[in-house]
Order: sequence, then structure tokens, then C-alpha cells
Amino acid sequence: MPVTQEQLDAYWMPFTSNRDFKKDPRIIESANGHYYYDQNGQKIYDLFSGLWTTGVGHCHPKIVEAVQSQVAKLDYSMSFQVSNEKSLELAHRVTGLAPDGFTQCFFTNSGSESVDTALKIALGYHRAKGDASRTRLIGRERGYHGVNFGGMSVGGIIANRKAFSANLIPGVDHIRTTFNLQKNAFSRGMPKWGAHLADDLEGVAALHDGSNIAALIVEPVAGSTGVIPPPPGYLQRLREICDRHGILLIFDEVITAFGRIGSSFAAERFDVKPDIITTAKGLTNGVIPMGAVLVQQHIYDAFMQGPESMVELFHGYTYSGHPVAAAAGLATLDVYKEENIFEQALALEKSFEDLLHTFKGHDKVIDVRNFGLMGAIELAPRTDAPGARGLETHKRAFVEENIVIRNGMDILQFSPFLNSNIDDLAKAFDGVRRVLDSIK
Ligand code: PXG
Ligand code: PLP
Repeated sequence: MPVTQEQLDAYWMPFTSNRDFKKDPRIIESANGHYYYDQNGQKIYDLFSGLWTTGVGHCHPKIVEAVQSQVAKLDYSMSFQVSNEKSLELAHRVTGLAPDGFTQCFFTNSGSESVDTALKIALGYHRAKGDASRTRLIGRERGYHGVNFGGMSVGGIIANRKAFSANLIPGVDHIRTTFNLQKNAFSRGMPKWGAHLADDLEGVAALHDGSNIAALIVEPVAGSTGVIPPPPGYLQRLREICDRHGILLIFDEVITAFGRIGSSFAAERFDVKPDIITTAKGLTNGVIPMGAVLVQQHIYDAFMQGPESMVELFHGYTYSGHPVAAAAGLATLDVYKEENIFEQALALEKSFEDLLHTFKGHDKVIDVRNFGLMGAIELAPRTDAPGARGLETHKRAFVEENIVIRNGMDILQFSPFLNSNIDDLAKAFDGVRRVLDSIK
């Protein structure tokens, strides 16, 4: 059934130019493997694998089956003081996949919830240890940590913050981004310049005294802002400074976990161990909303004091550990393993990089960035119309070339399937090029 104007009018779309969209809606009806199908039956290649979510492809039969049988067996169970088999099994499987020491898994329903959960755990941890003066939280310019108040406050994307400026949570500082067009444009993978910027954290610690800082949160590879990989040594340096001052390090791995950069976690790929890891997206292949916060044992232990009948952490969601989401998560982890998905992603990295960097020298392109299977092509903005060229590229790619790409303002973003076929990718990028060649 074609959607009606009334239906469109009723739906306030997230992170969307609503009025523009509703004049010319792009509606997906079904999906299979690496393709969407729209209402006219048009097949559309998904070059964003959902929204960084759907690494093994859409409607994977194993995940579909797991969800169908779980929903018919146990649709929901109360999440507080009662649990279910699937969530317990998933907690065990996810911690098994995580770097050594990550023995605890707390379930949420999204990346935003994972972030706010992690920030609360960090604050609660210091308080439980009798270190209640550690209240300050540090983020980074251009960071994306979701849209809830905590994540928005430690986040560093101006457009997401500016309307709420007076109501951001207090006691937050930001270190600088390592993004620098002059120094790092068209770097392949990790850019050489910028590791010294980790020392900003030392500056913040000097300003407030390190003993007042609870945690630093960063994306190991910044994603949503347009793919900013870390310079070599940068994450190690953050870890060292955190250690020096007793600051917890949180890696926000909502995008980077589960194969997106060819490893289970970015912590593993970069060989830097944070104290807390936030995840979502790839945990269930995007099939059912779910996130997880992974925590090192010593942090959990700090909470486990006082009478055993007491709740140790006054935090949780109605849908924490939802059995159907957990079943999707378990099936997803099975697929990752049985189909060697992370290895496939790692093997694709170089050819993906080569494809992206063929855009170097294009007259509308000012930078190309990549790491793992995360890629960005930054377009020169049109004078007086920032974002317009990016949005038009997204729309024309969808309609004329039948490919989905994402634009954040004038930055085109690419999140290919972890099991992409390289010829399909090459064909899709030919389509991107045709659009960029002909666009104003
Ligand atoms: N942290 C990070 C690092 C993320 O990438 C979130 C938290 C929030 O997750 P939820 O599930 O609450 O959306 C994210 C989400 C984009 C884009 O275009 C990226 C995200 C969300 C929407 C768009 O790159 N990342
Ligand atoms: N608002 C009200 C009125 C509620 O009763 C609840 C949960 O019981 C919430 C918000 C929080 O919802 P959730 O647990 O799904 O995050």
C-alpha cells in the first residue's frame, strides 16, 4: 500500500529534514541480504548497512528464525529481580568476546542508553570507592555519544547541543578533536599527525586537578561526525594519562564493536584497554534494538558492598535484557563466528580504502577518510548552503543510482556490509561518482 499524506504528516522523523522528506519520501518496503526494495519493487543497494547496524546483511535467515521462535516461546519477562535464559547466555557470550577483564555486561536498548549507563556507572564507581569528589566527565570535540542528556553533554557535535546549551549536565569538559584538514587530508587509515592532542587531557587534569575527574569518554574511531581515525599512539597516550590521574577510560564502541573495524572490539584492534565499553548497533545486527555496556570486574566489585538484599545500582530499563533482543544477539554472534565475518571485514579493508581514495582529486571532494569498514568522503560545501550538496547527493544516489548512502551535512559516509562483495562495492561507488560528477 502506498503511504498516504496523512500518514506522512503524523510521523515526526528522527534526524531528518521532515518537510523536505515528506515532499519526496523514500520508503523502504522490504530487504534481503545486501539490498532494500522500495514500494515500487526497485532494488536498492545498501551502502550504509542499515545505520552502521546490519553488518551481515538484512533478514539473515538464522537471525530471523531465532527471533521468530523466541517470540513464540517467551515474548517478554520482567527485567528487574527476574531474568531469562537468553539474556544470561548473551551476557556470557559477549563478555567472552570482549578483551580480558571485561567480565560484566549490562543491557540497554540503544547506544544512547549505553552511554548514559556508562557515565552513571563511572560516577557510581568512584562514589562507591569513597572518592565522591570525582564528578567531572570529559568528552571530545566532534564526539557523538547519542542524544540523551548525558551523552549529549559529553558529545561534541555543535548542532546536537546548541538548542540545549543551558541545560547540558554540569561539570563537563572537552578535549580537542584530532581532525585537521591541513595536516591530515586524504590520509589512508590512521593519520600521522595529532597524537600530541591527547595531552589536552593532561591540561584538563591540571586545571581541575585530576582527582576531580571521573571519566573520559571517546570513540576509538569517531564515526557519526564523519569518520576520524585516531593517530598512532593517541589512544595509548589517553590511557596513560587516565592511569596517571585515576580517571576511568570509556570507549564508545557503538559503531566500532562487532567487526566494523575487523575485530571484535576497537580495544582489541588498537591494543588499548579501556575500563568500560559501550556497544549497541552490531550486537543484534540491528534486528531488534539492544545495547550492552561492558565493564571490568574491579568496577563491578566496587558496587558489591552493603547488605545483599540492597539494589547496588539504581539504574535499568524495562527492556534491559529483553529475551527477543537477546535471541537476536545470540544468533548474530553465531553468524559472526560461523561465517568468519570479522575476518571478512578485515580482508576487505584495503580494497575499500582503495575505492574510496579514487575520489581524491575530484573537484568537489576536499577529504577522504577511512578505517576498517568505515569511510567518509567530505565534499566542499556550497557557498551559503552548507549541507545542501551532501543531501542532494544522498537523494540522487537513492533515486537515480539505487544506492543508499548517508550524509552528515556535506560529509558522505559509508558503512559497507562486513561481508560485502567487492564488485558490488565498486559498482556502487561508480554510482556515487556519477552523482558527484553531475551535481552542482
Ligand atoms: N555512540 C556512538 C559512538 C554512536 O555512533 C550512539 C552512541 C547512539 O546510539 P543510538 O542507538 O542511541 O542512536 C551512536 C549512534 C550516523 C549516525 O549517521 C550514527 C549514529 C546514530 C545515528 C546516525 O553516522 N550513531
Ligand atoms: N516513564 C514512565 C511513566 C515509566 O513508568 C517508565 C518505566 O516504568 C519510564 C518512563 C521509563 O521507561 P523505560 O524503562 O522503558 O526506559
